[in-house]
This record gives sequence, structure tokens and C-alpha cells, in this order.
Amino acid sequence: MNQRLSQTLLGAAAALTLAAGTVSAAEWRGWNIHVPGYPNTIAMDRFAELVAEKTGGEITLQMFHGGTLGSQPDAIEQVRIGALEIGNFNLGPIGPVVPEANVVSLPFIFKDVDHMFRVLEGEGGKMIAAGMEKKGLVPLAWYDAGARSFYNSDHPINSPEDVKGLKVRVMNNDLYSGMIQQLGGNPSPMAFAEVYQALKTHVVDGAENNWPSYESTGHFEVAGFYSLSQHLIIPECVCINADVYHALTPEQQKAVREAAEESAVLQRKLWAEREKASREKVEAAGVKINLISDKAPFQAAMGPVYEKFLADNPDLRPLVELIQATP
Ligand code: BDP
Repeated sequence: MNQRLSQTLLGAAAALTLAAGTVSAAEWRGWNIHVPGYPNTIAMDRFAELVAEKTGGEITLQMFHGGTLGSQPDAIEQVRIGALEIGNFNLGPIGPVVPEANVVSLPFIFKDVDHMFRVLEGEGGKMIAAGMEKKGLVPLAWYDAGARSFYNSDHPINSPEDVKGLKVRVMNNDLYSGMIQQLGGNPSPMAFAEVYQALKTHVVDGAENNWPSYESTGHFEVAGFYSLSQHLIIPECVCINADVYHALTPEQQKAVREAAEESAVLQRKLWAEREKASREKVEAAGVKINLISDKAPFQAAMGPVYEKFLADNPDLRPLVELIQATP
């Protein structure tokens, strides 16, 4: 073979390899807000490994943890428009974009975490997923985020009167602002990353979150009263951009879903362990924890929040009632 011909052939082979590479190998980027060692962080890394394994390397996912790619509301937008492929989102900040998903942010709607998963695994979960998909997000699996309770730097909360006058950080969602207002407090919507400093400098008096986030953020160091209101039980998703998902082959869709589901099994196991460990850690650090013996006054105060939500979203009444009727 003369030199020119062999060079041409080599060039053609290289071009083919390159073309094959670009056609079949997708490189995705994923967003997660949590720190190393957090259950979601470990589970999302496992998800990335499983995606590569189960697609035989056709798809790889690079995870960006600690919110380095932006705040949660921004990241939700990025996944919706396809600037990012994957996100591990809390349904709280998805609510303002997806009315069906906002139902989970009605305070006290779930009896406990098991009730939440029963709803998600049934008709309710299908309705929420369909609403999300219409807005460009496909939930592949659900993660546990426990129950959220109030904490502040001033005093234990036992009744709604104890919330009166407190400035409380909430996630960006009008339902949470309404919830704090109904309890007589002043809501302060703020990005997760800003809360530690805001608590420390008394820009806010308190916030609300589950044990692992209260602990992993260090909020317990600057807001040492944790009161077990358990007013919100919000699921989290492994979410994918809808167009990206629908462009996959059926085999790839199956692989990606299985990877997410397997990561969720791991996440829920790690979650149970971390809830316990986080509680022990903050208790040892001197946090004053109190049970709330009577939650009824908190629940009763949420009447107007429900009424406004149903007046604004009359078509969601069946979903709310379905959740309330789910044993
Ligand atoms: C944590 C959630 C995270 C939220 C955070 C918050 O896992 O997605 O961003 O709460 O309060 O529990 O902003």
C-alpha cells in the first residue's frame, strides 16, 4: 500500500471512530446540593456508576456536588431546559413550577414517611410524575428526606405562639411563606447555601429542616433549639431532562431507571442511618431537642394555606383528597 493511500485510510478510520464516539457516547452532568458523605451524595455517585455500568459506557454522568453548579431553583431550571441532564431535587422548590408536585408541600399532608412512599408508589405518584414531565422533568426514582422540623437560636417551640415574631428561613415556595405567616412568624425565603451565615448573624432567627441537613450544614452550631414539629415530609427525586430521556433507546431508558431505583434503595438505607447519627451528633453538641406534645394547633393554623392552594388550583383537589384518603 502506498503511503498516501494508507494515510487516507487511517484518516478515514479515525473519522469513523470519532463519529461513532460522538453518536453513541453521551456525557451527562448532574447537580446535587449536598456535601460529601451525605446519603444523597453517596447515592448519586452510585447512580452515576450504575448508569455507566448498565449502559456499557454509552452514557457517563459526572456529578457536581455541594451546589457548585448553582442554587436549587436555578438548577431545576437548567435541567428543565436541558443545560444540565440530571438533578437530585427536593420537590419543595419544584412546586412553584409544577402545581401537581406542590401538593406534597402542603404542611402535614403526609402522616409519616411511609405514607408518603405509599402515595408516591400509587396513583398519586403517577399524577405528580405526569405534572413534572409536562414541565420537562422526568422523575426516575424517589429519595427519602425525612421530616422537617423548626429550629431557632432563641427558645423551644411548643405552640404556634412560640413562632410569633420569629424570622424563619424557608425554601423558595409561597406555601412555606404562607405556613410561617399563619403561625405568626416572618418568612424569609433564601437559598440553602446562605442560611448558615444568616442564622449566625441573626438575619434570621430560625429555619426548618430534617436531622441530616440541620447537622451537615452546621446550622445546629448557631441555632440550638430543635423542636419536633415534623410539619413537612417532602420527597426528593432523581430527575432527568424530559427530552434527553425520550431520546434514549428503550434499553437505555430501562438501564437509567434501574440505576436510579437501585440508588434509591441505597439512599433510603443510608438515610435511616444518617438521621440517627445526625441526631446523636447534635444532641452531643448540646442542642436542646423538644417534642411537641400537641401538634393540633399547628395543623389547625394551616387551614387558610390549604384553602388558598385549592382556590388557586381547583383541579388539584382530587389529588389532595387522594393523598388524604390513602391509608
Ligand atoms: C434539604 C434538601 C435540599 C434543600 C434544603 C433546603 O435535601 O434539597 O435544598 O433542604 O432547605 O433537606 O434548602
